[in-house]
Amino acid sequence: MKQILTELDIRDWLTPVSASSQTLAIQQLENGNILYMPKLSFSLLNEELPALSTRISNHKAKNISFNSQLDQLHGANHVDYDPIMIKSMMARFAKYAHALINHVLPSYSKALQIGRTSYRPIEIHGRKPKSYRKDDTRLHVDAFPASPNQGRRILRVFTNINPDGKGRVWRYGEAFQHVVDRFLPKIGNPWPGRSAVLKALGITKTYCTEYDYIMLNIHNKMKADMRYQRTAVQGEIDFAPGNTWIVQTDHVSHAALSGQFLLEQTFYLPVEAMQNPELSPLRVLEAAKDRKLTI
Ligand SMILES: O=C(O)CCC(=O)C(=O)O
Ligand SMILES: [Fe+2]
Repeated sequence: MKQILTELDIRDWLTPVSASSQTLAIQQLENGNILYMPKLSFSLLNEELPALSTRISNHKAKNISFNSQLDQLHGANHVDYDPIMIKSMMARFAKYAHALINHVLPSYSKALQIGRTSYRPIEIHGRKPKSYRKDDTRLHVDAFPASPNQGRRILRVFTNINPDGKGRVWRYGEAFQHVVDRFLPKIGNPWPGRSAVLKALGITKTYCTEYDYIMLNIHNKMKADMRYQRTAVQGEIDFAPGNTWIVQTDHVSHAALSGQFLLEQTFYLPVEAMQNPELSPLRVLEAAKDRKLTI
């Protein structure tokens, strides 16, 4: 199996990156690699250290999520924790992650859209998800039922901030083209009007396009197929505390097996802003179907 990590020697969130690293980074990322920065850590401030506890979660959601643009926090224990402290920690991470993308992938900057910041204080191993579709310990590519992407790429920055030396253990699977070859033939067409009905019922926030329908079906079918989970070509990575990594999670097949205390920032990118749009899930699916998809 090919080497999936592309290591970048970046030690600081705010320092510009050499042109040669930028050239390597965009090419490797768009080809399905994970940009791996083993020495890029995120240190909590003294007043933020209480955040390193499971009690910070309200235990209803698996993650604490923060919309830095609307200043909205969800999933936190507001009774025992000061939301201002949690927000300021997460806003700082959001700012650093954005600066990192601007430095590493400068040609994305203008088109980049900022998504949610998430903080994951709960141990993954042994957690009981409500349904297999929410079980991120199974290999999948990202697609979210309530938030259609309409073709845009999902670009995520992750940092393990575990204070006890515990790694974030991921599994990664086969290349997106193989995932498509295997699962696309099993996916039928959406019924006419489905997109408008889901939107009207409030099930999706925006229109779930044909692209979203296919991506969500691929995500669900991958997770549902236990034989595939066992037998697909896969490898394991242990991201140590103090590691940061950047992934396009809509085409890198991944699963998180264990780990606790992770920060993550999501960005969205229109396909046209890529250096090589042909490598996007949208164009790969269109090539497989031999026609345009509605996005
Ligand atoms: O929490 C993690 O380590 C990764 C989970 C996952 O599948 C994701 O964030 O897309
Ligand atoms: Fe995922």
